[in-house]
Amino acid sequence: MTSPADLSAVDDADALARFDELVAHEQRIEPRDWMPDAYRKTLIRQISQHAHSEIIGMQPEGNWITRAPSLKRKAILMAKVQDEAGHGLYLYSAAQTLGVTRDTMTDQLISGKAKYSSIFNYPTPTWADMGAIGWLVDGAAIVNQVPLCRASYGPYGRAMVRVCKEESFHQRQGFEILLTLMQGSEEQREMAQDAVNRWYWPSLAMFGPPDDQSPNSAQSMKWKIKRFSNDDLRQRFVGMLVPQAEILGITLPDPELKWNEETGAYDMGEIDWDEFFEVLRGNGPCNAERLERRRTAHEEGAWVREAAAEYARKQALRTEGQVA
Ligand code: BYC
Repeated sequence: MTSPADLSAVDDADALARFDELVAHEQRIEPRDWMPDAYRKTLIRQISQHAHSEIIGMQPEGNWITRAPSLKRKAILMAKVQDEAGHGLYLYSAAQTLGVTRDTMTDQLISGKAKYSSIFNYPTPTWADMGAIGWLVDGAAIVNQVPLCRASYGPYGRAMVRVCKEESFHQRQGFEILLTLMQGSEEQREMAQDAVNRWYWPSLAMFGPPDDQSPNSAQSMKWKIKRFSNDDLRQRFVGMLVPQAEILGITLPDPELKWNEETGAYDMGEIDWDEFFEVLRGNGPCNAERLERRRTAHEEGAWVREAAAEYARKQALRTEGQVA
């Protein structure tokens, strides 16, 4: 006689076969579908880290909203930072469809347990940093995220479509800030070059560790969450930057950067991976400041959450009253 345990093993095997088939045929996995636990965990990890990055990523640029050089620049920067908040919210919502709560994710972030992108632990001392972030950081984000529009998990892929449209506006506004500075005074050109010198290498590190030190890549690519390896995307990004740097008249700060006819790609210098892993361990120039700021903002926003919950409670009571 077949035991209930055997039956559930058969069910799981059927469900796994269905899941594998959907992934193999480029069909989307939706929240209602069965999925392996490890797939769910990987998605929660990546999507929540991605959401945290968008939220923490508001801080380096938020730093310049009150000091933007003109009303127009201030309006653009505010809209951009607001877009990042929106991206964080779409992504938290996508992660919630996998069964994790927003409170849990928030706790993981403010307690310092969760990772967020290394790039946001660097300071923004000059206005040119707004240009360098738009051009390099949003540029890297686009290269990384366009393939994620085809991620096998439906809510993640769909969120990415909208995020990428906004990121391309962000990238262009960063490029335009740098172009304006490069067409200005000697001092402005130096400020632009200095910002690019500081953001170039950390933006390359955004793509994650080299392929031979990337423990999650192989499985994530099999599941079609990731479509390209960290190194492939990094290479693609550099190929995109070189002609844009020429238009800007900016030098990319890598003396080893040169076109290789044989490989059909750019050779480049070594990224400082020790620095990258130090930032991941919480020891970057701004890790403590970023987390402290987020924690304080969360505490100071408690009354808004309470008011919203109370409003929702009253609305629900009113609706029940109408039904009765
Ligand atoms: N920073 O096996 P790997 C934005 C971690 S926001 C920190 O290659 P995976 C914007 C990685 O999590 C853009 N940690 O991992 C916002 C893993 O640790 P765990 C943010 C990193 O997941 C405001 C370990 O290292 N973009 O654009 O296969 C203003 C080993 O790595 C980083 C996303 O989040 C890093 N840079 O690949 C302006 C994109 N890199 O989790 C702009 C979505 C790696 O095992 N995420 N780690 O403890 C991804 O595409 C992938 O998660 C990654 C890493 C390519 C980042």
